[in-house]
Amino acid sequence: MSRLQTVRMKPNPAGKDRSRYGASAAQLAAEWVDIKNVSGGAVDLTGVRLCHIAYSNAHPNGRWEQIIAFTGTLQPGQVIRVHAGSRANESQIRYEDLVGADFHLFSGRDEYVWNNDRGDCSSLWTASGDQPFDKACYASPPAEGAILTRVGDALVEATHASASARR
Ligand SMILES: [Ca+2]
Repeated sequence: MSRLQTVRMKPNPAGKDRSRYGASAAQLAAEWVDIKNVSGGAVDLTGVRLCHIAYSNAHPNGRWEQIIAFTGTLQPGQVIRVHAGSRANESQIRYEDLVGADFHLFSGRDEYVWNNDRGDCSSLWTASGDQPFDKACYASPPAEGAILTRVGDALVEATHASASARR
């Protein structure tokens, strides 16, 4: 098990996620993923990269695209939340998008990150790795406004999490 894991995600915030244009800072910040240090020791984040699957005309089958690269150290149990969009004042971010994380980082691009019309995977890579050391995926379409939680290697709605965990 990786010491650093994707544990939670809100890939399809309620409201304006359909348009890639004209979203407010609060709307963009409402799309996020949580990365947690699930180990008992500090984790050096130097060189660790967060990626998702991007589809384009040039890459119709999808390819890994970097969202952000981390620096610094994450203490045991601490959570980094990576929001879509440029850095916003915390006053611009809704309460439910602030709680539950120790640090708030931003993709730096004024567009949504996580796919709605296709599934997607949050993956974590070392600087030199050619495979992710952690990967968690969801199916399309993610329910609007739902916060997905990690069960095995999947990100699922909380109402489904207990059923999946029993399998
Ligand atoms: Ca989305």
